Amino acid sequence: MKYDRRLTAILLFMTALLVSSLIVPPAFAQASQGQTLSIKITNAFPADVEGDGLINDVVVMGKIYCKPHSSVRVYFILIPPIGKKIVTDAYTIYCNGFQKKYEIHLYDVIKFPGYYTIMAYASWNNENAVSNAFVFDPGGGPGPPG
Ligand SMILES: [Ca+2]
Repeated sequence: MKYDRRLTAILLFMTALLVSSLIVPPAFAQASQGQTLSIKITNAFPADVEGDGLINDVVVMGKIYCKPHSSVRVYFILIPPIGKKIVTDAYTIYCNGFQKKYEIHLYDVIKFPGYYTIMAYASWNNENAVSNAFVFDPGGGPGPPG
């Protein structure tokens, strides 16, 4: 099936890794007891990233709280309203400060109306972190996720 081939050809890459701050926010200071790694998703929305005329890609934005000069391994899981969950490849984000913004593009992953859930997983030096589950609806589709 055409979609299956496209699914296996999912590409993702990072863009616009933004400058991290050396200032530790209070929320991180509270959450960091014994843990130096956490990750969150601040936004996820459909887009036509590669310009093929189909709004079937997803832009994911978020932030990693990390130890300065650490290389954090990150992957994402996207749960569509219908069908199998999509697990992205893992890749490395370098933290030069205590936090790092990221932006990820998932190509050709929106195929059905309804609610999509995306989560991020991070690991570094035997520490693991799971983000919030971010839910979005690409088309104003009907009803709750099923
Ligand atoms: Ca597209």
